[in-house]
Amino acid sequence: MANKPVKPPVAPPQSGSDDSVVLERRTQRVQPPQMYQVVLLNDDFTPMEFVVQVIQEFFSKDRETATQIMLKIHLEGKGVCGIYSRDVANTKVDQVLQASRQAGHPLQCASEPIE
Ligand code: TYC
Repeated sequence: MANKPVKPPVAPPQSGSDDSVVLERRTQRVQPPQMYQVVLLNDDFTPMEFVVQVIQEFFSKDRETATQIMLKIHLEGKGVCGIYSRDVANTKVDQVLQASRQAGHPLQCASEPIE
């Protein structure tokens, strides 16, 4: 969604020595919310197929994209699965960790602020 300028109320009139009036109007812009990338970390034990399924299920990727992300993690140690607002990112982390522990795998997942 685009950032709409918010106009603050106009300052009360200031009387100068010549009775002139100064009206001040400054445009305020709200900052976009901090976003978070959810990353998976490599380990030596979690099966590749499980990681692909996790990326498909919790990050809504198709099988080919999920496989590419998994291989990147496997080769480079870490990979970004998605970018979200803070609460959604934390929920993704919780969901991945719960599913992994339930399946008996040590897969690690974390949320990191970006920019
Ligand atoms: N390295 C794991 C293996 O060889 C696969 C793996 C990939 C594990 C990505 C975790 O986030 C991960 N079975």
